Amino acid sequence: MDAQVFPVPEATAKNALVDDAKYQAMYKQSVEDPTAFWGEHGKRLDWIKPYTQVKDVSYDPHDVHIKWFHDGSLNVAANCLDRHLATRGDQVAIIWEGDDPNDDAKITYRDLYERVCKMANAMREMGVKKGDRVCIYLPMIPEAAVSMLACARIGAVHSIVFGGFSPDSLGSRIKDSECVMVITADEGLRGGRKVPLKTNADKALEDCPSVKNVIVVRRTGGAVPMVEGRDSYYHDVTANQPAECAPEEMNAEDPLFILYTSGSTGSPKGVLHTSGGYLVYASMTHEYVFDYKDGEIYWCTADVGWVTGHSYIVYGPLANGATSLMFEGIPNYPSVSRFWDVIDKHQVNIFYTAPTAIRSLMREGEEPVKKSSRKSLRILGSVGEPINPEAWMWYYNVVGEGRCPIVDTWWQTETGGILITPLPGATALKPGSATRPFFGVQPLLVDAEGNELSGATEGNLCIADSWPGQMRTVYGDHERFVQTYFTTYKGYYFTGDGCRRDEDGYYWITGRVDDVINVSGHRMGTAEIESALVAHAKVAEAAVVGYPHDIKGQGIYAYVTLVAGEEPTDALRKELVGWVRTEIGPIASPDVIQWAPGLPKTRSGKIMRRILRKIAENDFGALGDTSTLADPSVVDDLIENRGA
Ligand code: 6R9
Repeated sequence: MDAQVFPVPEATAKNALVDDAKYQAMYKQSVEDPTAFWGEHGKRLDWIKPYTQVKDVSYDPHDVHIKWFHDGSLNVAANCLDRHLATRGDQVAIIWEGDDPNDDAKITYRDLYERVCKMANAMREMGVKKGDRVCIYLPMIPEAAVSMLACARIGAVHSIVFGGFSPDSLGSRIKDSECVMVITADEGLRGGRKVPLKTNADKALEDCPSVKNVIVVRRTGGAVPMVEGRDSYYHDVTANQPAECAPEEMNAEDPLFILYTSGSTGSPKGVLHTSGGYLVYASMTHEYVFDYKDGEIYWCTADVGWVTGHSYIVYGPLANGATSLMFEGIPNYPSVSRFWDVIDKHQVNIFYTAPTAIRSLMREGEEPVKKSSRKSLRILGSVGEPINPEAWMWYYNVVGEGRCPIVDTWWQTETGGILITPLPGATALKPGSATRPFFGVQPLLVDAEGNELSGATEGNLCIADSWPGQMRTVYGDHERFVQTYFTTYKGYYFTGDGCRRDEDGYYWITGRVDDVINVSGHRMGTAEIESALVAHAKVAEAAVVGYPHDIKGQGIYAYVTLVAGEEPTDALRKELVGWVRTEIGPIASPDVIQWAPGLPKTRSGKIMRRILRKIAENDFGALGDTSTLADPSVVDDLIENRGA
């Protein structure tokens, strides 16, 4: 398995922030003396009260705690805005590109500062205080960034829920963190289609007593009902506010945001990130991984509803005084050239997207790409799932014309920022490999018993010690945090990913080793989809697994056992797909539903997912040991009636 290697061109190394020698030296210091290293790099932020303590961390399951810069104080919004005003007040902070190509806007740092202050004042006037939780359910419009930063300014903790989630999913997230306010829009606009955000929010709020106020941004102007005394329009509440707002002094370890993410069991977890360490890490990785230079136009295509949007559209870039492009639309509207057209229109230098987007555009051939110039491009990035070498080569050769390094960045909602990645001026590239650890990150591979494996090998990916961007707890459930990440392999943070390390020490992420699937770069817990299915009156039992999908990476394959007497019809199949869409959201729609008269179970009643995965993958030769099955004949039936 000798992968092709793309060495760093000499000119790239020379002009980059770090070359390989510098990477080696900095990496060595970062792991040998993390306190000195991060003590130095923490100074990239403006602190109200400078820290004297750098790191206080324990991964001991009896006492898991993670603190960075914990006697320092700062304000995250002031770091993203105020400190840039003197030097770059008139520089564009956010380029907004609407769903419709004729719709765009440029917002300078001063302009953004004023909008954030006005919104922060409006929120304070409505009684939102430091520590209160605020739910943001918005499309990709500048008000999303304004709302995040307004929360940060007054010390409120934002919890963004992706606009594609259903009222039920929104409601359970609002309830879990007892949000006092929801910020939403009348409707979203994606690919020319309207998304009924306010209507969804209203449904969710039928059962959320903690919410006192709803602020509604007018995006489409569509008529939406407003609840007297609870709902008000963004433009009304911000109109007469002063354009100054004193930032709240926050301890480095005060919460900045909660972001719900799926795990292998139970309902989504509220991943909690705090202020100081998170911003140090987001800004430092943004600068080094993308080799960001002052004045460059940087575009990350993620949605702010995911962690990538938090760290690499808003917090990292703005802390660095960058120009960050925010895109409301989708890659294939109005045509499959949209990405490349936007790159030319705004002269984008750094472009960061997901493998699923690359694969879907690759299918359209080279012509839609070649119509554009893309001369402005300098760096390409990938995130969200493993990028297959074919897609990597197409991205590199067709999109980047062989002159732009690709940074394949591996990280997670939990990690706050990028952990394993090439650095453009330092790292020779291998298509499909996330390559080497960022500063301060110590990956290790362990076997099922937790023994560390050495050399070229494959195992479960753990991280040996903390980095400043690491999540601090699961909101409201520290025990779940400890159980999920620190008990499987004692003394390490367990990522849930499998990984191979090659003879050059390069890391190749192989995918999740738990019951989490990755559909178009979106994390889904199979347990969540199963519980949505069994909530349907006609479903007795369901088991969900992932299977390889050309475009999405993984597709959702559901085995469904109906309640006795129910007929397995195509109409019911459609009904169940629609049901999951309304229960969770369109991103959780099953691709395949197979009727299963029985599910393969052990004698103790545990569903053997390993077998279901093999059947979904069409890999019947390798079913493995089926001798522990209570009734082996169910497997034959499932194979015989395998879905499309
Ligand atoms: C940032 C983000 C995290 C999971 C992660 C892994 C997969 C992300 C990857 C990648 C291979 C990459 N993943 N980036 N796998 N190569 N470059 O995506 O966070 O939504 O929490 O997902 O995504 O499996 O564990 P999140």
